[in-house]
Amino acid sequence: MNYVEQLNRSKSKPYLFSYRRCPYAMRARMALVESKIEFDIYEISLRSKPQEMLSISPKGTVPVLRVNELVLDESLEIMKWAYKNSKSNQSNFLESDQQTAAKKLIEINDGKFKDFLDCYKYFERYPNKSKQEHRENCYFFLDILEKRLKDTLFLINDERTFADISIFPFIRQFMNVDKVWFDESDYTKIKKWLTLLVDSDLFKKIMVKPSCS
Ligand SMILES: N[C@@H](CCC(=O)N[C@@H](CS)C(=O)NCC(=O)O)C(=O)O
Repeated sequence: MNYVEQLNRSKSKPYLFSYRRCPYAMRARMALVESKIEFDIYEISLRSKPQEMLSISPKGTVPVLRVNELVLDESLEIMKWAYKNSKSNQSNFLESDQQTAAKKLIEINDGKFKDFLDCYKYFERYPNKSKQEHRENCYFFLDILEKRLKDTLFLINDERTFADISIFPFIRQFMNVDKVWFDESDYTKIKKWLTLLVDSDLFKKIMVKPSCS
């Protein structure tokens, strides 16, 4: 992973338009780094998106990965591409029922949970409910995760899989809305799981600040 200026970049290397704090971009960067894929990275400003990105992906969201003529502008597609083209000898094999469980969790995360999380994060913009009520709406998913983590270190088994990588950046956001509340909560398994992921070398690597910002 290498931060480069627009003009400086190598044309042949995969190139990721990214935003450091975006949870979707985090999961994409983690999958690429975990797969030992070399790529250049362009840290964008969400307020002033580069024309080079908009011209290949007009919807204007990050992450966007360009590999020669191929453009992937959905984080899960980028992850899939990274694991398919992995240069790591680490096995990502999951049984089909585990695959199904992982996909279901990600679907809930990216759908209903993400909507409730946004209301909790920006509770001042949604005064129809109190901050606590917005937080309570999120519990349904935390309860699912806490239950899954009852007997395993990670969501699918004792190894970190794409399910953990896809979901934890959003749970980290949930934690950061009210860290004191979270630390005192009964979500003990989730707290342990989150610590493992946040303290991992992989996460530290993808959160390095670009030198130009
Ligand atoms: N479904 C997309 C969602 C990506 C997304 O919404 N990214 C946010 C940043 S976290 C974004 O780029 N928003 C556009 C904006 O804020 O202008 C994906 O999985 O890649």
